Amino acid sequence: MQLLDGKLLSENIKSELAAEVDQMVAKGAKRPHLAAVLVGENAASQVYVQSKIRSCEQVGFKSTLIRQEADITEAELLKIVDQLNQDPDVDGFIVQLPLPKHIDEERITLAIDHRKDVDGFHPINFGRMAQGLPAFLPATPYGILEILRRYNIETAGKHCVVVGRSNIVGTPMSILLSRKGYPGDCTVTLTHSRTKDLPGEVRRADIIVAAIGIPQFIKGDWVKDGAVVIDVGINRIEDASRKSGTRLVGDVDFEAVAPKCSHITPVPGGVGLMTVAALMMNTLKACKKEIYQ
Ligand code: BQF
Repeated sequence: MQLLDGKLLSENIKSELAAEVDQMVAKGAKRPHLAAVLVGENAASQVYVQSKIRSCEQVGFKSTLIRQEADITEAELLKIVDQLNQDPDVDGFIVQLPLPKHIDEERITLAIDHRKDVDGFHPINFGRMAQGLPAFLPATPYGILEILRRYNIETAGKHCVVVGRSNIVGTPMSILLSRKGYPGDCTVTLTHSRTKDLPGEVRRADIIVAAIGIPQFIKGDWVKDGAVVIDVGINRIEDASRKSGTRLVGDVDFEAVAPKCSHITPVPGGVGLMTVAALMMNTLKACKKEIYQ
């Protein structure tokens, strides 16, 4: 079993980006600029945003953090989105999810200029991705494609089973892996909570993408010998043996699954770090106008 090392790959990607930014700036170009809007005090969201800002520093991007109280109105948040849309210095921006319940995430996502939508959540980017046109890819699927590419994992003709059908991970992943070319050309099964024989479907997989959001959901006897396992889950569970009293686990029962597979991503240190690296890749593309114009 080989670990798919998200820490190593994300550090490689960030050094490549840093070298490119240095070159651009030396030639007189503007530094890429990512802005992030963080609403409320959600502890996980604060950690995620901080790691994105830290990554910007590592690659030489300018970053701006806009913090707002949890009781901000939807109209006020839409105004901030519009200001970022209009700001010529901002190449791309994200509105950190989840948002408080009184704010409609879909309405906020729709308000983001698709040319600055470095999270790739706007329906224009989703539609372009689905049609194989240049688009901002959602960061987690983009990060997973980079794992497959950088470890030279064969995908053509493979049977990929995606577990979970979210708009952000499962659904776009199923589209990207069934597209023509590399990494792609898979035969994809998209499974979810209503799938009849989930263990039976997962057992047929050469490549498993677990994105259901249930800790240690994929069991050892669901995994075919030699399968490639991509674990998207970030779940905090109780662990009395840790001083924090908790630890992070994925959607895969790592102890039971790892001995059976050819490759597996760890949690932490796997897909999560690649998600942040992919956001940096999208921000550079936004600055260079690689997708639009
Ligand atoms: C790791 C996210 C659910 C909902 C909103 C590294 C991250 C996470 C884990 C990270 C995530 C998950 C992010 C690890 C960003 C991934 O080593 O395991 C990095 O920062 N992520 C987010 O911004 O919003 C989320 C998950």
